[in-house]
Amino acid sequence: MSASLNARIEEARAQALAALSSARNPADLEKVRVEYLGRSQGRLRDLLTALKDLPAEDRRAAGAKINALKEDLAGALSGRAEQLGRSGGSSAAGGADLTQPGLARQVGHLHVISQTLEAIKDVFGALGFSPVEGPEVETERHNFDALNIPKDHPARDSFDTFFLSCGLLLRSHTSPAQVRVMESQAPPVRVIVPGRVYRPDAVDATHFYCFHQCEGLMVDEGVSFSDLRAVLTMGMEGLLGAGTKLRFRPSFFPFTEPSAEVDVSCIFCKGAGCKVCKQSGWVELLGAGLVNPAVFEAVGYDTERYTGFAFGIGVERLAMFRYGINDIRLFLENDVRFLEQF
Ligand code: FA5
Repeated sequence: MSASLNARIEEARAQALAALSSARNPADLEKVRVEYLGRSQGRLRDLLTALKDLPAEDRRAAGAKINALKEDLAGALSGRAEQLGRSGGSSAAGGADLTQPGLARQVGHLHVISQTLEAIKDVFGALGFSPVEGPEVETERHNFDALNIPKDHPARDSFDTFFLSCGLLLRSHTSPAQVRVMESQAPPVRVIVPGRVYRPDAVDATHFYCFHQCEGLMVDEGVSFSDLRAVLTMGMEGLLGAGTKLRFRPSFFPFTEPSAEVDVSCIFCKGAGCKVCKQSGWVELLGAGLVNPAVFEAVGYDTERYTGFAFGIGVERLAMFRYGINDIRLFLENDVRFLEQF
């Protein structure tokens, strides 16, 4: 074999392998492929063309050598491509290719109900109400009796719940926590109790069997209905925006007297009437009232000295109203397309 053709073959091998090892991306690899293995102008094609100038007896061995080089380079090319694919391609030895777009990291955030609970805590916290927790598994005394809902009284139906075999039950409202707080401390009291509650309610667009409430309780000397009105008005303005109006409709809860259902003016139509408020201009969000002296008696508070108010906000209903959500079931479906909007 001609010494010079042999040298050219070895030189091509060394240069191609060096070019491959410094290739950093698919474009670099393609350049090497075209330069060495390209059909029309590749260096291996030139070597093959040069075969014709060799004496006939040398051609066979030289041709085999060029073909071996071609196979070696093809193997080295795909090996390097695989290597670059694994490392994601890089612009500097071992480093990241800073010219490539970054990979977005999926970051979670608080569920819209947790965000609403946080907002409630912030707003009422600013009004001097400290958050406390009550147990979700309760006694009949705390959920009913001490709240002036005696056995067999029809009011039990509104707060019916899931009873456990051990005589305990799942609390059907956050009001039992009022009793626990008053049992454990003397007045003055100013607390809110956010938490989960349970009821055997049929599920529809506005009802679920497991939902959240936030109780509020203030007890001191001289607490009146106007304090309740002022606190709720400031609270709802904080949660729904300045100018939000409240409407108190007489109602009945065994643990408050007088009692009221509290409606807020619709934040979408400003009271003019729309789909969200069912054309009424108002949306019912909570129950409230002055603490019934019967509850004070059950916890041992002096009914001559102290008065107080309590309220219970439906947190899902508040969130639905705040964000214009029309179905409570969406909160629990865990569909990220819904959740990532908030
Ligand atoms: C109560 O649960 C009383 N404990 C509230 C209260 C506290 C009154 C303190 C007076 C003093 P009510 O059953 O109305 O009241 O429920 C309060 C709120 O919870 C309702 O206004 C509504 O927003 C929400 N709610 C009630 N049932 C459901 C349900 N099945 N699914 C979702 N939200 C509900």
